[in-house]
Amino acid sequence: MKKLTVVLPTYNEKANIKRIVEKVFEQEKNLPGWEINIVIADDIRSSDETEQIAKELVKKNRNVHFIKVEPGLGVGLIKGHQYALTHLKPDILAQLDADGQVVPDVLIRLVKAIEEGNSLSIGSRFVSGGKNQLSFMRRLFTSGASIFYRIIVGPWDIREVTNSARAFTPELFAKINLDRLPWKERTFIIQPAFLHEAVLAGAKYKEVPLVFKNRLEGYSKNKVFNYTYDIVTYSLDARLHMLGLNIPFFRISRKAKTLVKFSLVGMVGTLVDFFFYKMFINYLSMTPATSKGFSTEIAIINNFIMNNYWTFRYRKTKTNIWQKLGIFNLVSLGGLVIGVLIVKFLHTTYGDGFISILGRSIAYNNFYFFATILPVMLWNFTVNHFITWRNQED
Ligand SMILES: Nc1nc2c(ncn2[C@@H]2O[C@H](COP(=O)(O)OP(=O)(O)OP(=O)(O)O)[C@@H](O)[C@H]2O)c(=O)[nH]1
Ligand SMILES: [Mg+2]
Repeated sequence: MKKLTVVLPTYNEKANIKRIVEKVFEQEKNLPGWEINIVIADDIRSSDETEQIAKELVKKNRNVHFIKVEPGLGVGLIKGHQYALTHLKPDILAQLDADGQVVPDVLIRLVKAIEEGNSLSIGSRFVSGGKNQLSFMRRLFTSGASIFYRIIVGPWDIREVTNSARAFTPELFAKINLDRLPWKERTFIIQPAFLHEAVLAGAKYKEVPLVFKNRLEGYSKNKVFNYTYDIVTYSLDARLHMLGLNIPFFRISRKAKTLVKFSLVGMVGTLVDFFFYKMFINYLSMTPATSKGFSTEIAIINNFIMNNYWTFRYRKTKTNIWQKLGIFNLVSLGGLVIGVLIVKFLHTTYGDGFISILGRSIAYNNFYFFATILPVMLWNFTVNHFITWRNQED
C-alpha cells in the first residue's frame, strides 16, 4: 500500500472538522492501492471545541493524527507536513482546507497527476471543470491576485495561486527553501509563496480541476485587504529576488503595514479636506480661511474614524473614544505647527523664486508645501502610534 497524507489546518473549525475527515476518507475507495492518513494541525488560538472533536477522531481512527501549532496558516501547513514526513513516511503529501469549501474528490485528481510523473499538483478553479462559487467580491479578489502574481512572478501557465488544495512529492518538499519561504508570518501568503519556491526548486507541475464552494459553517480567517497587500508586496519581493536583488521587501512591508494604512488614511483625508474646502467656498460663500478651518476639522474627524476602526483596530487602549478624538486633534494641531514652521524656514531660506521644469515655471512655494507632507505624517504617525492608540492590554 502506498501512503497519502492529508494535512488539514484548523483554526476554530468545530463545525466542520468531523465532516471533512469523513469526506477525505471516503476518497480512499477511488484511490486503489492508497492508504490515507490525516494530520490535523490545530492553531493554539483555537478556542472552540476543535481540539476535543479532533482528539475523539484520533481515538476512533488510527489514521487520524493531531498536532497543536503556533499561529498562522503557513505554520499549520509546514508543521503538518513535517510531522507527516517524520512519523508516517508518506509517498505523497497533500493539503486541504478543513472547512468543507473544497469538494474533496479533488484528492483523486491531485494524486493522479503525481502518479503521472508530476512533482506538484495544484487544485485549480481556473481550468476546465473547475468552479469558484464564492461571492462576486471574493471571485474578483481571486482573479485579481492570480493575474497580478502571474505577471509579476509567474510562471504564466499556473492560474490558481491562492488555494491550499495541493499535493506534492516528499522529494520536492525537501528541496523547498524554508528559510526564504515566509511560512511563519501570520498571513495566507504561504499559498502563492510556496508555489514560487516550488517552481524555483524545479517542480514539474500540473493544475487539476477544483470546485470551491462558499463556507458551510464557521467564519473566514481571510482578511481581503491584508491579503491583497501581502500579495502585492510578496510578488514584488519575489521578482526582485529573481532579478538577483535580495532585499527583504516583504518582511519590511509587513512591519510597515500600519504605517502604510495610516498614509492611505492621510491621503483620503487630504481629498476630504480639499472637497469640503471647495464646497464651503462655492456653496456657503465662506472665506477661504474660514472654510479651511471647517474642512480641516472634518478631515481630522474622518481620519480619526478611519484610523480608529481600521489602521489601529487591533489596539486595546484604556482611553475612551472621546479622549482619543481629543488627543488626535491635539496631535494634528502639532502637525499643523510643524508644517507651518517648515514652510516658514524654507521660505526664509530660499525666498520666492521659480524653477523651470519641462518648460513650465513652477513657484518654489509648491515645493514648500510638499516638503511638509513626510515630516508631518511621520510626526502624526509616531505620536498616534505611541500615545493615542497605545496598546495597553494587560
Ligand atoms: N492552523 C491554522 N489554520 C488556519 C489559520 N488560518 C486559517 N486556517 C485554516 O485554513 C483553512 C482556510 O482558512 P479560511 O478562513 O477558510 O480561509 P478561506 O477559505 O480563504 O476563506 P473563506 O472562503 O471565507 O472560508 C481553514 O481550514 C482554516 O481553519 C491559522 O492561522 N492557523
Ligand atoms: Mg475557507
